[in-house]
Amino acid sequence: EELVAQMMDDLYDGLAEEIEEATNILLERGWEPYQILTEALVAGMTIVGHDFRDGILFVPEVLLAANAMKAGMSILKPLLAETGAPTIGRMVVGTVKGDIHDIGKNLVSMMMEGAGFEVVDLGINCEAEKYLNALEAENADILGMSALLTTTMPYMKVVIDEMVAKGMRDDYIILVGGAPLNEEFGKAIGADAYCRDAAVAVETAKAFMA
Ligand code: B1M
Repeated sequence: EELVAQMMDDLYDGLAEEIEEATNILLERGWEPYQILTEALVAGMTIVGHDFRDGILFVPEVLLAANAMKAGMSILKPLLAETGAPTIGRMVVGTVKGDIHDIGKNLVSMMMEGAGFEVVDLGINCEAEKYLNALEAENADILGMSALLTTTMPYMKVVIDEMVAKGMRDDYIILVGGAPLNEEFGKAIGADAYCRDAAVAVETAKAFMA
């Protein structure tokens, strides 16, 4: 689809209005919200990520791309949440301390809500105490943690260790995700599961709640 290629260019250029417009056009053409999310927005952000890594794009440009992506996501969010699925469980989610990447976490929240989970989003740069307090206050079933930096992902273990120390580890299902993680890391830090993407997070959460 030509429009999808155009969207990837527009995302790269950080053009939020164009992304909104194209998202609406694809919806009118009958595209599923999830398909737009993955095939246009996430795919476009992957290209941005490569050029960021290679020093072709810099933080200001990537911030604009992130804003454009969020503009598209905000159109899709209510549609993904509109399934009318009964509540299956409650999840507290946040990006770990030192890390301000929130697009992946937001996507996970959206998909989880769409699948019938209640989500309490703690935002970015979350300290252990914040997660622990929220889990208890919100009577949550699941803790979801996101990290996008190799320097911040070890903090997930700090949070889990703190839960163990407080005797509350086994009261929750702990799911972790983010581009630099893998299954082995998830196991090593004592999480219940590593989730490769938002769809896997939903499937994994459902399986644990069943
Ligand atoms: Co950042 N950044 N960034 N950045 N950034 C990365 C992560 C990087 C890989 C880019 C690169 O070099 N190729 C690199 C990390 C290298 C490393 O650690 N090895 C990097 C760097 C270095 C940095 C800075 C240090 C740059 C600097 O300042 N010099 C800085 C750090 C700031 C900080 O956090 N302290 C920084 C800043 C930024 C921006 C602010 C400009 C912006 C973030 C804007 C925002 O989020 N609001 C940004 C962006 C956008 C990126 C890239 C390009 C894209 C991330 C993204 O949104 N992807 C990224 C490159 C990349 O990842 N390849 C990069 C789309 C999103 C849908 O995917 O987040 O992976 P993702 O989420 C997926 C899965 O991972 C999974 O599901 C999601 C959906 O399928 N998932 C979960 C994620 N969290 C989950 C939680 C779960 C389950 C699944 O819990 C249950």
